[in-house]
Amino acid sequence: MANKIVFPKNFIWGSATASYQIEGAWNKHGKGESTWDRFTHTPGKIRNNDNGDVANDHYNLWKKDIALMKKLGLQSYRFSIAWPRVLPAGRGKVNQKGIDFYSKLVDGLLKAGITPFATLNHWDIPQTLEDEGGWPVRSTGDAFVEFTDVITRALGDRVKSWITHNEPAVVAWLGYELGVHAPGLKDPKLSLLAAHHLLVSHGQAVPVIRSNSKDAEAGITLNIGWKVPASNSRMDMDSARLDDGRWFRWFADPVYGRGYPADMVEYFTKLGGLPNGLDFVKPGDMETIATPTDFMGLNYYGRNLHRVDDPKNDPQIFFPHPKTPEHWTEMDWENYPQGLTGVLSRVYFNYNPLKIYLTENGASYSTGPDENGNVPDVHRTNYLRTHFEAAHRAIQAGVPLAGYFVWSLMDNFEWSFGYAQRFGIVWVNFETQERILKDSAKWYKAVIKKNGF
Ligand code: IFM
Repeated sequence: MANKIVFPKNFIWGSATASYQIEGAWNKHGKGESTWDRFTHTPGKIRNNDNGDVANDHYNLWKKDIALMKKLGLQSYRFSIAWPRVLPAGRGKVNQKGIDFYSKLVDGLLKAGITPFATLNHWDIPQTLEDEGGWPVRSTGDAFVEFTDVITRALGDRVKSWITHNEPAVVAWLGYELGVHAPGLKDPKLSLLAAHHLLVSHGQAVPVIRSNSKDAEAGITLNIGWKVPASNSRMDMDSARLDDGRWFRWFADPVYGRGYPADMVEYFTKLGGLPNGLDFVKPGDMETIATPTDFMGLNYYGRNLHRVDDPKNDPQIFFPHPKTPEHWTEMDWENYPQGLTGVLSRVYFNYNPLKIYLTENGASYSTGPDENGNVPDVHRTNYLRTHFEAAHRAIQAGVPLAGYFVWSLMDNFEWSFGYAQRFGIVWVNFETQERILKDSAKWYKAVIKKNGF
């Protein structure tokens, strides 16, 4: 039977992970302590007090993991580099063993015919820098540029796709305002400073990447949800707009040269986050943040319906999906593929990035092995199939979507949820480190092979 859905010829099929979520070896071979080591070692911060000390032991099992990727037919692998493995104190002395680890990983990938796609900051920054103030201080951004220089000099001859920061909104808001991610602070003023320094350091890092990695492409990855008011009441619409402003526009607007969005400046001022306005913006910062990039990375997981629970809100009825596993993943995130067509189109037609990579998309379901050793994760397969269709629709509408990275290659440490949430297309037994391809992975393999389904 002919494929119904065929992706463009050079479309890239990949999968993604992040250093702290899979590597383990948290204090091996000269690695410095990260903010996530410190946070997870503080009792009461993470569900079940889980931590990433061992995680998937990928630091030792990377060869087997590449073999798995090869078996799957992955064309590209998105991973992140643990900054404290490379610069244990955040700046200054380089840990050659850390560089060697990533260098061997990259060589192994290339040998297996898999294109490496590296993220520089997927959250596990050196604790020494946090002790000096972390992202709310500008010098952390300067250290990030030094780290970028060191690692792109070492790998830039072989890695040609680079992401500066993964989801800076999550770092700023969950780490410094809500306190549920490292470093666990709760101060809106600090979170806005953190957001700004993440953005400035992104813009500073891009030319460094380009000069050390010839012909490389560089971009940033932002998380985006499909924010929908549940009615046309003013309250619901404002709620959706502000949520989009906080999580997406606050980052995308400056990266695309529009400065910080005025409605959000007003909103953050009301929240007490900007007591002195935007006085932390130094001359030249906004131009730096807007340094042109080669692509926009987007992480999409679902829809966020906004219904403000207030007696003054219009009494409108709305119909969210029923709470069944095909509609809601175990993160309690809504499975809403149409939103993916929506966000891809919205981002392209609004911001005009040269191209877009979907750097993460996937679903958490805990389905484990059956008596025959298969993992029948049918809900995940459905989730992926419907999202692939949604991505395809966006491409047909003219969106330059160049690649798709399923989150995640393997079950792993899911931040504040510990090991309770499983996003992998590969099952991991965390006692034995056994890996099993789930049914979704087998299905994905066939999609990659046919470039469609
Ligand atoms: O596991 C995370 C990842 O590290 C960043 N994006 C969202 C994923 C699922 O929560």
